[in-house]
Amino acid sequence: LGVQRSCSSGDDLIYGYECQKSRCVKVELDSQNFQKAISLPVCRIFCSGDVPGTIWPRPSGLVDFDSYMLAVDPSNIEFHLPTLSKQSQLWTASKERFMHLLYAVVPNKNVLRKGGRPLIVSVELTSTLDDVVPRLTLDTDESYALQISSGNGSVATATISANNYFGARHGLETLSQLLVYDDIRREIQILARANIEDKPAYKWRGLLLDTSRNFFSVKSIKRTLDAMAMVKLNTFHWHITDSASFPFEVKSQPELYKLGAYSPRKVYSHEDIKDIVEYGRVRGIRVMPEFDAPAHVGEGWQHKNMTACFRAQPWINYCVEPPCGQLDPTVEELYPVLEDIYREMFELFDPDVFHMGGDEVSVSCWNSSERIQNWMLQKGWGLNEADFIRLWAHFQDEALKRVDAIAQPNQPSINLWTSHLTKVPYIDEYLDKERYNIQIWTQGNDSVIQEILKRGFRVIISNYDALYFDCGGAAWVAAGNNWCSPYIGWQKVYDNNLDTIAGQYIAQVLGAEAAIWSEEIDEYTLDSRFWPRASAFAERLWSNPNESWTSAEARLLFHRQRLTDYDIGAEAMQPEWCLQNEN
Ligand code: CP6
Repeated sequence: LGVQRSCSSGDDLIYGYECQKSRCVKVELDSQNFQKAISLPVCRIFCSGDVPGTIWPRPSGLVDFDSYMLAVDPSNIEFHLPTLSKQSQLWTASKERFMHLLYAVVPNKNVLRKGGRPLIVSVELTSTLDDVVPRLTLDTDESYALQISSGNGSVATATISANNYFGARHGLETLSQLLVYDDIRREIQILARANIEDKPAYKWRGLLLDTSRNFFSVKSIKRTLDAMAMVKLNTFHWHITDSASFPFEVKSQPELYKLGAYSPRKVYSHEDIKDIVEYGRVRGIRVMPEFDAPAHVGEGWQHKNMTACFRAQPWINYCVEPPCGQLDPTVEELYPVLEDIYREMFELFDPDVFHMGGDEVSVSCWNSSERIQNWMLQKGWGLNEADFIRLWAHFQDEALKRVDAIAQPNQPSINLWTSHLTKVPYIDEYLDKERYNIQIWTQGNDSVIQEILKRGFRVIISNYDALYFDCGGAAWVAAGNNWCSPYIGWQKVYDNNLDTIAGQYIAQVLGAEAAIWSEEIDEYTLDSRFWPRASAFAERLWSNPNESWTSAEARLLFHRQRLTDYDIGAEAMQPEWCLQNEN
């Protein structure tokens, strides 16, 4: 399905490429045609029959079209957008993005041929919602339909119908991918007629970024959101703090970031965060914060006397990764501090779902504190593993009360990582399936998943054997680690089918997240770790094709070029030759 072909010349054989019956075919050139062909800057041909096949992720419903393309005048695009005043900023930003995507693939505006048709882009919403700033939730209907027609007039029209802003936005994204630049005719073209119906297979389609182990500039986060929007991913899980650094500005607890950030410049201010949340909203992306606790807490908390095993050595005895640190649930003054953190997070992110972490709690860390031991013994508890899990559950209940105090009258649903607490028997004793979604990070075939599903919890899948995109990094390999290495290729990501993992419980699967933990990655190497693998992941979640990676390869190769056209530093997959030859 490759749709771009370049002309090439050998010493005696000279080839070009042409659209024949709306498909691209290789043809021999006579000397006259050859002169014409080599005078062109790049010889790309888009053939109308191939264009719908380049949509990534592939639509899950109807794709019907006529194999005939028309030239469009990009300076004559008229938008008919909904006129809801609270949404006007979103539509303006969406329109700007659309025009940006359109021109980004044109190598030089000045050489565009004149005389294309005007294009009218109309968006029709069926939702009867009040005029409010829309927020993506688990109930949001993200489906859309797109119709392109040109009738007998001189105008082309593209009409997107959707229930709400988020569905319509996806439709605009698809339309962008259907507007292609023909390098030979030097014009932007659109299919003369198309009819597309599309909706996602899964509600939760996320990427996780850890901004604690290494800092990522606002610019690099926005670039990630841009690329996510292209492939209709809808959740940016922001693992904003961890024990290594605390880059989140908490105005009511300034010590946390003043002591905890790597530098005064490596802090996400309230303004930065509002900017990122709005940038995500425009792109149909929920920006969900995680405050990971009680483990994975350290830098920033040094003077609070609320942590156990802070920077303890040898670290291997107290935590999974240095620097160690774990909140001390017995300190009453801890909870008002948590409330301050939660308050500012809820103010800034307004999350419909909140992540409270809960991974990798170390019993030996808590057991190394005399204070904690005494507190437990005074309660008449022992010091066995089960008692420490009870301490953890106590922490979780108290922390959740603070979240609820902030978020009232709503009770947001809460995500937690799989851990000891989500294992039998603790999960039955301590966690409510109406309240918690469990994010699974074990292997795809782990029995833990079945236990959680059997109990009726909703889950988000991040199996590390396919969706940990930092795995395979140099340090993992050097450590002789055999469970987060080698590097996971896009093929494995594409074939990571949630149906296979969840079986009969598939209805409880909200979706999945691919993760970048940032021990070995920073903003300079971010793009190549996410892309194009996150695109492969996105198609698995959006259309969930009944096919393996082999039938997606040619299309992904094409899509990867689209990413680089938009300045996403996606990893190269193959020689460009493969894009130009049907193999
Ligand atoms: N940090 C936090 C991490 C990891 C987790 N939580 C992690 C564990 C194992 C691998 C990669 C990352 N670095 N806070 C686990 C959820 Cl292989």
